[in-house]
Amino acid sequence: IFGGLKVNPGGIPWQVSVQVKQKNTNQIFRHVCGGVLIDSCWVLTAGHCIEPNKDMQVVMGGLSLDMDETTEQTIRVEEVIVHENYLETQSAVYNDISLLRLRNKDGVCAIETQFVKSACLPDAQLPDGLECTISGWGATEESGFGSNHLLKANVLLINQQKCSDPAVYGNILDISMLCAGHLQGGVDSCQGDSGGPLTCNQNATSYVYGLVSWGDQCGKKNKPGVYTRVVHFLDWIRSKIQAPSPSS
Ligand code: 4AZ
Repeated sequence: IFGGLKVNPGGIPWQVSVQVKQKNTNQIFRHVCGGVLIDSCWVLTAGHCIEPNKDMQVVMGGLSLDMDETTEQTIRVEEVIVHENYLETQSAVYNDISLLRLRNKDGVCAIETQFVKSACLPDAQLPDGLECTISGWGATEESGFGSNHLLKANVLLINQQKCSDPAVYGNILDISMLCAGHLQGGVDSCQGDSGGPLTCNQNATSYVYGLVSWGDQCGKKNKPGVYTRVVHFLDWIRSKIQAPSPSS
């Protein structure tokens, strides 16, 4: 996160760290992406976060990537579902969404606490200019590497036509994407934040309106962050979550 602030304990309880097991190790996992808890057993993340055939886990309820915190819950990923029309081209990433099904013990996966809580799925388009929140352990203006502490920043929803202006992203955007940020630059998501939440509050409820997806570098003037438009994928998400799991 560029231009961010440290998150306090319990501040973004739906934020997860999506982690992949390091090759040739037994139990060493590294952070690859953010993700969003949307149900006890389901995490939304970006399609481009998935490395095929790798063991994955999610860590929820923590703020620091390099310390074990008593508030954390770590759960293995049982199943990965990448969108059937996920497509990465040289200019953009389309349908950049995937679902992670978590391992359960007697039907329970994540346990709701002050530090671990699902975000709601949005049920409507939200207005341009609305202030929303992004978060993650990705690169900052000080460090090309990620941040060890979870950071957050406020961004504004940007009109799709304005974001498709030739001076911004031109004609490469589609309806699976939305832009958010500050056109003057400085505040943005960045590498390592991918898959994590853009949440917007309505009536004191937080809705996951976007997933960090891509952008032309980070924090640059006229190059806002591009997010997966979660409302566009509601039927897809519901169909996958309601479908019987492979083992049952
Ligand atoms: C990335 O490389 C990336 N400024 C993520 C988000 C943004 C740019 C790049 C948005 O994963």
